Amino acid sequence: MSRTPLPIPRTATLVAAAVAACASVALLPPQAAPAAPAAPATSATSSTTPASVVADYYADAEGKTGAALASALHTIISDQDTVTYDGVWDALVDTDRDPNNSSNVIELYTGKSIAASDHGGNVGQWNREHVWAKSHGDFGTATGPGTDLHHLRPADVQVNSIRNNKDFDEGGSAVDGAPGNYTDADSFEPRDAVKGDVARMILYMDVRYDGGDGFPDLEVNDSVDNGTNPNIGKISVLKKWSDEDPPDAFEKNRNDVIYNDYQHNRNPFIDHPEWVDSIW
Ligand SMILES: [Ca+2]
Ligand SMILES: [Ca+2]
Ligand SMILES: [Ca+2]
Repeated sequence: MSRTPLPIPRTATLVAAAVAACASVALLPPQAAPAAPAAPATSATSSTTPASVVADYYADAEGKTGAALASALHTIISDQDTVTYDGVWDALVDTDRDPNNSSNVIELYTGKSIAASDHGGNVGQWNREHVWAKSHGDFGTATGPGTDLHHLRPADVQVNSIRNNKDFDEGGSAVDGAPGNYTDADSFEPRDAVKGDVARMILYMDVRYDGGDGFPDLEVNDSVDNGTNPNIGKISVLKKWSDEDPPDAFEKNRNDVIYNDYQHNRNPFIDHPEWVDSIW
């Protein structure tokens, strides 16, 4: 009874160290994880949708390239349900939920985890960012491109306002309150962890909206002065970003949530990043 239990302090130390290690890993937002090597280009697996289901979804695009591929994808992804602009609030809580805190969402540009309930128009809140700026084609917030979850993300109110309706390009000054983001008079550069996400959202919009449904034909180009034309640039930079930042678990999960629970269509460039170079 008087013997000192020597192993215990050491064990306790190891346990404490292990707990601390786990805790520090758990606190890292998914975007901060070291970039994994790019998966094989043919991989179409995702966290909740079986690969065979994804393969079936794209059956009519199989073997196609270039304009034929874009056309086939347009037909496939245009078969969808829609949400209202008011419904977007709740949908974004599902699509962009913080995997480490189910009460929170992750903001696109800041990468910050914020209470899902803290949304609105005030400083410090999150609101609904149209990554394809809605003034580019002036489609507003009517049900359609203005409510398409594939390009809508939670964003800090002030950072959303700084991004405004700028095209995407590299360069500029650091954005206040959003480390890693840069902007100048005519363009916005998101942080590295979401560069590919932004590119794939824009390219989805280009293929999905081709002038039907009473909405304009959205098209990417290589300019940064598109104004209210239904265009967004720069495609050369977006292609580079898609290569540099391949789809991660968070981006694949939101594609699945939109497919399974909301619109029942998918972003082809998350499932098949190699199709970016085939079409553009
Ligand atoms: Ca610029
Ligand atoms: Ca990413
Ligand atoms: Ca188009």
